[in-house]
Amino acid sequence: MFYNLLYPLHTSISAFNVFRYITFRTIYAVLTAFLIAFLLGPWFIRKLSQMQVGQYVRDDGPQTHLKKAGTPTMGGTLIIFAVAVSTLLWADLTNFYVWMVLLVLVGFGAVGFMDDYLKQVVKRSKGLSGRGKLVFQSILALITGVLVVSHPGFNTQVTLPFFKHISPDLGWWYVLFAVFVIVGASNAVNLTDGLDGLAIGPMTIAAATYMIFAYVAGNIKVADYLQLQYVAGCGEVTVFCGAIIGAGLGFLWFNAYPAQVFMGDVGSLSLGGSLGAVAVITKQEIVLVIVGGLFVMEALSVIFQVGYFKLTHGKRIFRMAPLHHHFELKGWPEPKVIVRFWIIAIALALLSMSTLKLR
Ligand code: 57M
Repeated sequence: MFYNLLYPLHTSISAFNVFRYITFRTIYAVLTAFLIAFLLGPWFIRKLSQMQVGQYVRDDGPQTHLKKAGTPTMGGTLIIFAVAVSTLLWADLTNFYVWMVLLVLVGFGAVGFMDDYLKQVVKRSKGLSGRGKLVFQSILALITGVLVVSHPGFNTQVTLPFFKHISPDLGWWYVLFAVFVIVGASNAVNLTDGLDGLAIGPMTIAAATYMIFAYVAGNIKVADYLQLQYVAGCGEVTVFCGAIIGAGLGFLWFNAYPAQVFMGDVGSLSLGGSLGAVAVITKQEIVLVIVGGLFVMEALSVIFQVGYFKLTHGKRIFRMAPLHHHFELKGWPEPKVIVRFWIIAIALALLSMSTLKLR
């Protein structure tokens, strides 16, 4: 909004020229989102407690989790609010991709909100059915995929990390590919969200990585120099990624061990979906497997565990899936699992960034 309202005035007030720069606006998007989440956090947590939106904890999980029962959840609502307000203030509101990522953020947030609301407020313990969630997520991702692919200038080639000469063109199949990336990312982040700060830490790291990818892909000179696909207009998504970093850090303040609040499905589904949408828009789709490698590891641990469990009628590969429970049951204290998983996420983010050069 500032870009649209104030930048045009730079001809009379030259200081307003600064609003032209994506880098400047991104820094302020980080700070604005951080302050919103940080300052509203205590009030928001109190409201959630008053409304008795407290977490129900399953008794078949690690015993250390039983003491977490009643922790306020649905903190993701505050994350979405902070990201949306900050993006609306600092991004160019005539930019198509900005509206696409906001659509995914709010749309997937609404699906998660419904699930949490049924569980926490209506006290329907299972919330939305798994299939119900998947249908809503797929419809939203399909709409996003169709709109993005129809946007003039967006090409349907897939970028492969490390191989600059191989970029298969999927044509309209790209829409289904985009649905897979967005819905997959959303659910993988949701599965990871099972220890204090375990999802929001790596999410913030992934947003920082895509902040760089978005800037690079949206800048014709830098994209050309690095021989990356240039996506006209996707530079504005840098501001959105910055807002996720800020809101993520603000939320982590309260979600750090021992957590005063959980994000709920409203947070995990919307953040994961947004990350997938950013990967699609910046044309760094496959590299998401590395950037979000931790989320992928967690999701694969569930797939293998459930598959093996069914095939062998009750045998397990891990002590418990998702993977973080396995290490908890091996006796690692919760903060150790969390910080070690963050370390892995940082290493993977660095590895993914090396693909900008190693091509
Ligand atoms: C949600 N939700 C947390 C919180 C958070 C197929 C199956 C593997 C699915 C999986 C599942 O349901 N995963 C998705 C995981 C829950 O957190 C809430 O959910 C939101 C995210 N959607 O924001 O509102 C619990 O996680 C803990 N937590 C924290 N700190 C946080 O910041 O400590 C969350 C956020 C909270 C809290 O304890 O209550 C969850 O884990 O339920 N299912 C599972 O994860 C279950 N795994 C399982 O059944 N594994 C089986 C195989 C054969 C499928 C096995 O390995 O034997 C486990 N989950 C739990 N107990 N809680 C097992 C038992």
